[in-house]
Amino acid sequence: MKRRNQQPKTNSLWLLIPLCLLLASFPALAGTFRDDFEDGNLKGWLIDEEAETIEIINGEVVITDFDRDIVSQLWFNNKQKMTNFTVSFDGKVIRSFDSWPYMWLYFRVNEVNNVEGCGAVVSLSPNPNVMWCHLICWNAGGFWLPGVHEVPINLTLNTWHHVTIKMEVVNLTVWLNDELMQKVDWSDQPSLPKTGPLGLGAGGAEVHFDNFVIISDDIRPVQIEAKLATNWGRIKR
Ligand SMILES: [Ca+2]
Ligand SMILES: [Ca+2]
Repeated sequence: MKRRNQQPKTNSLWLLIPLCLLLASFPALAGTFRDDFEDGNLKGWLIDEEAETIEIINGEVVITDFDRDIVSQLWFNNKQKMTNFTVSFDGKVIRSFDSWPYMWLYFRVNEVNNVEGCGAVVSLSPNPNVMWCHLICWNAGGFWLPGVHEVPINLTLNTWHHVTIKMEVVNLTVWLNDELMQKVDWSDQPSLPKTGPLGLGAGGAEVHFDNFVIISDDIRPVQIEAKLATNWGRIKR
């Protein structure tokens, strides 16, 4: 009598488990909004009421901010709240009006009322060539900076730099010209807002921005259509 094959049958359910894990890891619901500003309009953006000069020139956003005490801010999509996201853009500081000129991405902004709030910031300055990742909290008494992380960078005036910023729950990652610059864990920062609007800004400088891309679960499909006709330019270097 032939010996029976004792090999157990493969249960096909076991094959489904890694497949489900794989699918769950894809941000299937994440939408993407891109703007290369070649259409000359700021549809999908909101110029902050305290901004100095923000305009589109030759397919680039130009923010000119003489007094960095109040940064000139361009808010994404009418200050829509964004929780987790990956943002990338090209930015260059053309000229400075201050000893510390910078471009920045301001996000998770939580204005509790007219005088109180907190928000997270990545600011990049060609002078003193430093990148700051910090929280700004403020009230009637002024502002303070908890959760500060700082890394030296090489940011050159009048040169395009490609910036990528990822925010996932309490973890921030920043790349400059596709090189990993900083990983920040703000799990020890109770003042970090869970969500809030984000925007591009300039302080004490003329800063140009281009090729903005944001990927987030908070982007709805209707927003993707806003600039479907846009013809994407190459990433600047
Ligand atoms: Ca452009
Ligand atoms: Ca200003």
